[in-house]
Amino acid sequence: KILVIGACGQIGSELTSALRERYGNAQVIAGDRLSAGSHAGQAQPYVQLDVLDKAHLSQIVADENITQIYHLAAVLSATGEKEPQLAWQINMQGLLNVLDIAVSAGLEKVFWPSSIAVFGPDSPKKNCPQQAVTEPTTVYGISKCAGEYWCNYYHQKFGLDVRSLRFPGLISYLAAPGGGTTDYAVDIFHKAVETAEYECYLEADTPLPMMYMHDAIRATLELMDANAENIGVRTSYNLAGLSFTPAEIAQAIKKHIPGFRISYAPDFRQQIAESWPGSIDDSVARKDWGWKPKFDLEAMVEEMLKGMKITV
Ligand code: VAH
Repeated sequence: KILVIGACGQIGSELTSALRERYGNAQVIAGDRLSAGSHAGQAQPYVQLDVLDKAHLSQIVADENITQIYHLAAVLSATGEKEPQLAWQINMQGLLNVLDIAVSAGLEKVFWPSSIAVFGPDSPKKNCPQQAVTEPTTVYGISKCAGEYWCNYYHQKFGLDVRSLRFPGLISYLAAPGGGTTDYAVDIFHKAVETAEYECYLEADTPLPMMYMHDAIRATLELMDANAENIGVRTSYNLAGLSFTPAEIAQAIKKHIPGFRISYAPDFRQQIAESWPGSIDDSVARKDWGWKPKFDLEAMVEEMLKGMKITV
């Protein structure tokens, strides 16, 4: 059976649905810190859990005969700068608890998301390669960078089949993002539909690596399906979908909502965004396990607006 930790989050909620579609509801246990019944859209089986409560997590794995864990619970970049200690605790100790339990319970596989946030101001800005300077300047990025080395360590030392992807900013109309710097790319759609105007907290010409959630979920399932011997990267794979600036996505939305207006009022997240590459080279993922994104800017905008019931 599969346990999804962070099943109520932006990735977790859609990943849980995709896994249930493939393996059946009963085979996929959704886990999150919210109390059972209070979480939107998370059908049973559901278990309330805290990634810092290792004993309880271990008990769930034993009681539910878990053989795989998708560990998505984390504090993201913007919130992490407001709560650095919490972010470090949840992101780091949470991962270490999962890795330890996976080894002692002899789990088949573990998935853990890293992020392009592992890169920093000195990383290449364009088509940042798999092997590049990773000097993150956010607590979130530091925790993801350290987490990658821990995953690699558990694979080398204990043979744990833990696999990881450096997700770009993820865009979906189903699940709200929580506390990320890239969340503007989701908020802009809701504001465009609701009020036809949006005040963006990033500068107009700030490029960021992004991906439509459908591609991110497919990448996760394809990575987890790949033969272990094809997985040459045990820290975390660069993964690219598309890159755009706030001005570019606003222009693409205006094609469908002509009256849409964007304004700019950069806040502390501008500095975080500027520390990250504008685009990512994912040629190693393409070579090792055949990755290929499907959604470009136009296709993503159309899917998002259709999903929000706007005729495109
Ligand atoms: C964030 N959405 O903004 C996350 C992501 C690449 C960014 O890790 O923090």
